[in-house]
Amino acid sequence: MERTLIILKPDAVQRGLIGALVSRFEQRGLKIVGLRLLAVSRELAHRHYAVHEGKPFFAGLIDYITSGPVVVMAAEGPNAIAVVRSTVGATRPGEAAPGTIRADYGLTVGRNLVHASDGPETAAAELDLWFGADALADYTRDVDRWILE
Ligand code: IDP
Ligand code: MG
Repeated sequence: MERTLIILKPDAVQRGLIGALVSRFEQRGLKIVGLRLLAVSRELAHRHYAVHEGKPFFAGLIDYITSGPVVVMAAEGPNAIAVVRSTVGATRPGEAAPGTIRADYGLTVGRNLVHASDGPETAAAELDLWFGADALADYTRDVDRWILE
């Protein structure tokens, strides 16, 4: 089992896509173990995107992620990190595979709707950054015997 962080970025919230996008992950069978809507401070944005500091798009990226509230979600499942990345699609929506969120809802890299952790270390760090150590919910779902073999 893995846990990973998903952020529905400000464009997703403004466009009224919270429900549709949460549904994508629920329908895939992932278990939501954390969910919050919050305004993002520039300090939190800098910490989250520290790896991109110095890149030409960094200032625009900080403006984008702080431009309105976001929905942050922790999702759990087998290979959840890779499963979520594949559901989200390629960074540039124009290159994303049809059926992925970024292809189905997006056109440009600067408005690509969703963030998803890209590996075990970043997932752990990002879950800690956005939710803290103890805030995620441990629970069982009866339906899991119909989703997980
Ligand atoms: P990812 O979100 O698919 O992991 P990263 O390369 O980690 O992609 O980039 C983080 C975010 O920075 C992207 O989701 C996108 O919002 C933004 N970004 C990446 N490259 C560009 C660019 O060339 N122009 C504008 N924004 C970019
Ligand atoms: Mg990334």
